[in-house]
Amino acid sequence: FLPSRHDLGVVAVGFSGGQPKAGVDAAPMALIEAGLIQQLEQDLDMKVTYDGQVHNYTEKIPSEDPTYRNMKQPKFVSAVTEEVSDQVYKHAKDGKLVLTLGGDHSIAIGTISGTAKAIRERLGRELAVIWVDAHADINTPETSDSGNIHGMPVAFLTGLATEEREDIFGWIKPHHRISTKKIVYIGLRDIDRGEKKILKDHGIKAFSMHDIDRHGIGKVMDMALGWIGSDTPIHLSFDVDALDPMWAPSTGTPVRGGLTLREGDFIAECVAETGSLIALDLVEVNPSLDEHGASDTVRAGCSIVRCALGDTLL
Ligand code: EXY
Ligand code: MN
Ligand code: MN
Ligand code: MN
Repeated sequence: FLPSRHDLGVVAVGFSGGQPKAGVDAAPMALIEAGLIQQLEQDLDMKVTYDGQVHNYTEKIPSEDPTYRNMKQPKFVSAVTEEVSDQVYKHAKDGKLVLTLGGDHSIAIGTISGTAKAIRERLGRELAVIWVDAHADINTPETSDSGNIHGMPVAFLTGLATEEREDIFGWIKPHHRISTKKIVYIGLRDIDRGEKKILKDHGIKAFSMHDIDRHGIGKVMDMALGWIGSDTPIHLSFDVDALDPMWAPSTGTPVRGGLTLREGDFIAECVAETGSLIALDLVEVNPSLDEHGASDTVRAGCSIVRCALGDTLL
């Protein structure tokens, strides 16, 4: 079922509308200018399909976009993620591995719905998601304190949040969704009260920083991959704020006490080793925050992508 390991589709999503801080939209360009695509072509011998542009989706800006059910900029985020879903779907349906460079984490509504649909059509299979993050991003519009949609993507992707209005995520249909049983979190350390209840009520598998301290990252990865089961297509959604701010300070919602640089790379390497990776997101790099740390953050992001695509495997 696997995409050819060397055939990669890249989508550059310069989008910041799922949260209030400007600059996260500049991440794809920063990652590309740091040489990421060249590294994938030259060092990893990949055939890269990339339209050469960072999409900013300005044509999708609605004339008015009032808060709806507590969601900020709901129409804009909905329209952009619907478009991203289609972009990712097209690559995945072609049998390509898909790399999406964000952008804030709301874009995962697009990326994961796109791969879920493609994998169902192409293989009749359900997708597993590994969500690496300091946060669970599983607030419903009702449980969210902030109203920022980058804190809600998993709720929409699992159907825990739904909305009839076609222009506000009503475009998300059953074939776009994933099961709460097929998602595994790694790196959690800042979870809202309502999110804790959701995780508990639905028996969602999560490895917090506490679990990593207790068992070590090696054992945690064995358990995480064991939960998913071998031979299941994997979408890895990697929020750079999973890393400790020591290594990745330039991000919108940093939380201390996170993964080391090596633990982050190790997670990506373990996913690469499965041979089951079908899509990868790298999100929440914001080069305009903590500018002195921006080059470190970008380097960390590039490293995670290379590791997930198999660079450091022997
Ligand atoms: N849980 C908080 C909220 O819902 O606003 C913080 C979410 C941060 C989300 C970052 C991207 O991972
Ligand atoms: Mn996130
Ligand atoms: Mn996060
Ligand atoms: Mn919090």
